[in-house]
Amino acid sequence: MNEQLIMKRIAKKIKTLGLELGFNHIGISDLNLEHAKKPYQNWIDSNFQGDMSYLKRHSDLKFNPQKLVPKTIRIISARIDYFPNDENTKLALKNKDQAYISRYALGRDYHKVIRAKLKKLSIKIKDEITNYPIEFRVFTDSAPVLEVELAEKSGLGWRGKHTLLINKEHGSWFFLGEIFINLPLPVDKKLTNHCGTCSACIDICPTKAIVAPYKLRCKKMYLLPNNRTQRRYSN
Ligand code: B12
Repeated sequence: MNEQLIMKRIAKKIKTLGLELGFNHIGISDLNLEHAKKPYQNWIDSNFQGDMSYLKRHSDLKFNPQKLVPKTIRIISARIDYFPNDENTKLALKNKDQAYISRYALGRDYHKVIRAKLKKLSIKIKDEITNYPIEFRVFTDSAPVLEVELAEKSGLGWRGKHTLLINKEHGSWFFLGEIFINLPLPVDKKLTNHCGTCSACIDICPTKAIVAPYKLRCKKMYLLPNNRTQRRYSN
């Protein structure tokens, strides 16, 4: 069997193992992030990062994943949904006497959950392919990694106007995590953007932080005694 065919089979196996471990979608991309450099820099130049000065750092590592993890050839992106699509949640949102807790903050800390699952998946991949010196590192929201860009490249969804990754079936209520790996796996296809003229996320944003499609301006918010918010611009 030639290498291409072997890698195709391994990719299929990785996706099956990922779903078995509780991920909702697994995709694979190469490392080219050249297209994202300019919009990212424009965002920083506009000072839209607010107090998150860490976003200005390590751009060399962000745009060159091989500098972050040498020998990386592919990035496996994983999606895990956090929207509890059950009746209790919907009822709670309608009940004015109950407090709202952001859906993403319910449950165990997603950093721990996803990292543990990604490590399990990586070990399973290693066990599966014994004749290849596999090296990997896992990340979720913990390093200079352009997670949304990579997941978009790997076919997990498209970039919504609210800047998150979104897909037809599950919206954008999910977390992302990655495995940097030294296997020459076949890459997945990017999806087409289906936002069209829709501006629902921009219209509903309570802080009006989405100042233009794909542009989020971060700033501090203060809650006033009458529950109104007051913005403090950082620039
Ligand atoms: C910093 C950060 C935040 C900041 C800033 C958010 C932001 N959008 O940048 C704050 C604290 C506000 C935040 C909030 C949230 N976050 Co957050 N956050 C991050 C983090 C750590 C870095 C994101 C980043 O680099 N931002 C900087 C900007 C410049 O990068 P960018 O959005 O990729 O910029 C691109 C686009 O703007 C685009 N672009 C710019 N201009 C234009 C113009 C056009 C025409 C086009 C097409 C594109 C385009 O190009 C840029 C370059 O790639 C990532 C984890 C990671 N390492 O990636 C999680 C991450 C993005 N966050 C996540 C989540 C879940 C959230 C929240 C939903 C949590 C919550 N419930 O409150 C909210 C959503 C708010 C929102 N609408 O973004 C998830 C998103 C998953 C998904 N579905 O996409 C991530 C990936 C974490 C994870 N591992 O799951 N977050």
